[in-house]
Amino acid sequence: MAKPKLTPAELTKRIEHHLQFTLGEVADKENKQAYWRATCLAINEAVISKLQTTRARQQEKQVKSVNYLSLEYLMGRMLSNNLHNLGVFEAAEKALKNFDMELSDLCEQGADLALGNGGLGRLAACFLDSLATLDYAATGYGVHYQHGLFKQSFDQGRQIEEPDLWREFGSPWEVCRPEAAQLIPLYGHVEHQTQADGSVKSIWHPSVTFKGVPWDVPIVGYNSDTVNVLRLWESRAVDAFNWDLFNNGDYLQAHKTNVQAETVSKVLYPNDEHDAGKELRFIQQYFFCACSIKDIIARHQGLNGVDWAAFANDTAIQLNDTHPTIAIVELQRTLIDDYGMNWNDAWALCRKVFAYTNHTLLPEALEKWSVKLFERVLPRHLEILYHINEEFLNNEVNAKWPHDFQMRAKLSIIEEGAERMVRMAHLCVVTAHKVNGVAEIHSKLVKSDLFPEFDALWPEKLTNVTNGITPRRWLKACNPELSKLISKHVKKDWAKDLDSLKSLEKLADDAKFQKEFMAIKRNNKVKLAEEIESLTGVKVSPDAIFDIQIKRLHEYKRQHLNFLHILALYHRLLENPDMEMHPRVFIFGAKAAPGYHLAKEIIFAINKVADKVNNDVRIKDKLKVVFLPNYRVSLAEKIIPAADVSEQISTAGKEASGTGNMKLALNGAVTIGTLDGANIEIAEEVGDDNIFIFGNTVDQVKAIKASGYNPYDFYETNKELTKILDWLDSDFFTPGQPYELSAIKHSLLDGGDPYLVLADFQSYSDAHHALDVAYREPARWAKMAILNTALMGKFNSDRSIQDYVNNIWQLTPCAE
Ligand code: NBG
Repeated sequence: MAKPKLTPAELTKRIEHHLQFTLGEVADKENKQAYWRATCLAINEAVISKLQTTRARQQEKQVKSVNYLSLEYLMGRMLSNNLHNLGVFEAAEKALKNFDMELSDLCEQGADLALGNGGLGRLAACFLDSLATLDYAATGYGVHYQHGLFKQSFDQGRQIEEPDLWREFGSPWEVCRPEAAQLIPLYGHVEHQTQADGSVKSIWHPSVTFKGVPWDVPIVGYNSDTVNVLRLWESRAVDAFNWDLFNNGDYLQAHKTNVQAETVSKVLYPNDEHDAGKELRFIQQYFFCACSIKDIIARHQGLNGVDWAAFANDTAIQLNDTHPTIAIVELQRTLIDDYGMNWNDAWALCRKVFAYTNHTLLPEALEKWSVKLFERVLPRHLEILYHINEEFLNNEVNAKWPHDFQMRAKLSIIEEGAERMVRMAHLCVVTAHKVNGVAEIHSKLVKSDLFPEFDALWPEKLTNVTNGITPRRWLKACNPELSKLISKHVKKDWAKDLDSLKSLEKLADDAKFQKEFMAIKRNNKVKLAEEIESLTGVKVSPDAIFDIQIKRLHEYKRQHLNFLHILALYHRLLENPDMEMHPRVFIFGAKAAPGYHLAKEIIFAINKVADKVNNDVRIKDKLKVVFLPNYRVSLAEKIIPAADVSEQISTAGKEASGTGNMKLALNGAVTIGTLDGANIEIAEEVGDDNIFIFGNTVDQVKAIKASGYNPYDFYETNKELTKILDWLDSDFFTPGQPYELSAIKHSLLDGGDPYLVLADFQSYSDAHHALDVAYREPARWAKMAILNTALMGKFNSDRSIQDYVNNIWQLTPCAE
């Protein structure tokens, strides 16, 4: 059990010490950065010492550990979370009062660690929190990007991107470990040497070598004995610079290799669910995988080398999507080329340790790399890959479907075509002992639609682990008032045992509890209203319904469906300003990939309509629309506690799971959503009365597509749709500039409406009407909100991790 020794007095002393001696500051109240930094440093001592005891214990007990390989970690800010997890949040609050400082103010000082794009990266962060909380030995491996996800602002409604400078002045949460640096070779050629016994040995002669330097971010478990590590690799040149060139006066040239090397970990690719096929991205993937594999092996290095039998038993490697797939080939190559293991033993080991999580069915996100690129950058790996494929096709595929060449072509890791490509997902499925999807429906579709032949070949391999979120960050830390109310009624440590919130169910009809619960919601809305005004200048009433859609911008997530409905409401209000409707504020937060044209047009259109609607006195403040700039974890923490309505409106079959849906519901928002991803499981938990489901189901979507979907049918027959889509061609929202918003209409009509926005419009609009009616019955709404909070226990990421442990990793906890 954690024994926090950090009393307010002790913390005060440490903060003072760091202010004076580490930062060399005189106590200056204006310098909040310095106080923030000193507070981080003050608790870091406890964190690091716990990290050391954790490591010693894990080594001594020799427990199996999981290595989570992910190109993305969306950690957000760390201070408040670390304080909560250490159990010293209140002590720190008191300590800072001694300096006349508010802890909540200081928590705002830190930069977000935005080393990810969206759900996939945030899931990795929640999983690290749960692994440490449950006392499992785990290491996260990733890239130490100099720049995380870009900063977003709007210029006349259009998205502007600027680099993210999260560690411009260093970050107190990371420790550099130069002693654990790794050398990573690339490019070059392979020499084939015939051996005395007639066999042929491949020797790789790389032409470039980069250095990987690890930065460790400690991951503090909540009320547990464990501090694990997130190890992020930074790329550097092997030599600082070329002295000869420098002496000859060619200063720029002398730095060339540095620039090349440093480029590798320079920036996170800002694409969510889209594979751009860029060489640098491929190198990023290889770089961090190769560093991590070397590091994992190094941790098993004993006096007599590596005990490979123990390695195979004690190591699990989880591939977070296909981004780290090259780790498979790298391990196989290392075992054979560097440790002299024979092919079959090496391959058996790989199959034992690797498992793969699929996070998407979208074809544009399923990674493929050209064989040519592979050959140029990693020639030895391509050879190995061919061999893996050959054995798979000749043995396993041929045994099940003898001489079936169509099947071979379909399952092959190599896709034949004008340009030959390596299918990374196939390599994952062929190797991994388990492959999981991230929600029931998604895992079902992975089996039936994405990999049916693999499922036939290995019926036990494909499985499901429904995603989850950490209740520490997403309730305890971000919604302190609600947390206090819960703690008054739930005696268990609910932040560890989220199922215990179920006991609130009996209070859902209790008038007093409803009043308290909704008063907290209103307070949170007041705070968000202030934030909205400071970010956008728009005043919104906390008495309106706060209707929230926060997630990456993507056509499949259908922000434009929400947008069309807003246009419809606006149109209805203009025709009848006295229309019965509770005032509503639609709040968006979303970044669009810089190269995703239509996504950016959608942002622009929402901003333009917001301008018009927010300033139209005719509609009597019944409708407001705001698009909050620079959506990120720390902004989500402010929006989510204030949400009344959670928009989860993807086309059925497209959103693998979603995790924002879980966070919002946990904080008492009621979902309006399609039967997609984890929405289905949320609906099962809260019951049909406490969620607004609309739209075509997965099967209906398939049927509509199969029968030839024509969006014009909806445009022409639904008169409201005709009006609002034609509105976009006018200059009503963009005076003097007609057609400025036409891109959306164009994509929905001539573009074929690939995500069935028009087909789902009426049902969405009807669901919104039902929602409005429900909100106007306060007791009914309060009950729904409370039940959403009470019934989210399943979506604790601790449960997800326990599922991984039971079905895939087979770990045992390693507590004191
Ligand atoms: C995303 C899915 C989400 C899911 C997260 C986490 C990718 C490739 N996939 O629905 O779109 O919640 O992964 O599993 O980013």
